[in-house]
Amino acid sequence: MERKKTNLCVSVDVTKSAEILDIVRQVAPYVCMVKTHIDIVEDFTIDLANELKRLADELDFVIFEDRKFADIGNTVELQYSAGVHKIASWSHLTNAHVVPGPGIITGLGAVGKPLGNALILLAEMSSAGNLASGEYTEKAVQMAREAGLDWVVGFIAMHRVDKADDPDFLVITPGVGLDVKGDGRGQQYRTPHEVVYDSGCDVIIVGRGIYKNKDAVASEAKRYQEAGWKAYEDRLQR
Ligand code: 5IU
Repeated sequence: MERKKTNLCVSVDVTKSAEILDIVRQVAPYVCMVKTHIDIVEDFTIDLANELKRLADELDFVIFEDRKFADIGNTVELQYSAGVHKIASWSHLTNAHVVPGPGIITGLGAVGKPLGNALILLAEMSSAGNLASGEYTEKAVQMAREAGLDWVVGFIAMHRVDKADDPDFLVITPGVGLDVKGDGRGQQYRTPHEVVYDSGCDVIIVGRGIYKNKDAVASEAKRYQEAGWKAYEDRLQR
């Protein structure tokens, strides 16, 4: 983030490999992270994952597969390492719901820790009416503390959910848009300033706001990178 002066993660929610790679190449200079939903890709082969990994090395970003694991430890271990997608082999970062309890963290860790990957927990969500709040959020933070920073590095959350004396967790935040407030399907958008400056989050996740206008992908990525980084620098000055 410091090296590239960016706290922007672009969410590449399109369904064709070529389109994913095209967007990634365009946004790469402006991002610290690229987020995927690999199970929406219609023409997936492991070549896509290998090319993403190569681009991540060359263009200096982290790959975050937004898998939202949610099963018992033994099952998520298999879902993470095996199947068609072999997520653990190419995705530096993935995430998990805490509904199943700490076994999900241990199960994923058995695969991801030896590979040098990292996990974040869903402490909150951006969608209207979601159930991740209050005691649930607090328990997610407690599970991260108990897991240790060598595996669980932070949260998906809408505000700074950790405490000042916690390890240096990352707060990664979806539901970010500069032009619209919602999508008619429950998504709720806030601006980079609201997310990073007002709510103290670290990384902004932007999807449709960047890739929807095919002719303006790079310029929109630059616009969000500038807004996100400015909000961060302003917060440091406060
Ligand atoms: N995403 C959310 N909200 C959440 C979580 C994940 O929007 O609480 I956890 C994902 C869904 C989508 C991306 O892949 O982040 C946001 O995309 P848009 O910026 O297009 O809404």
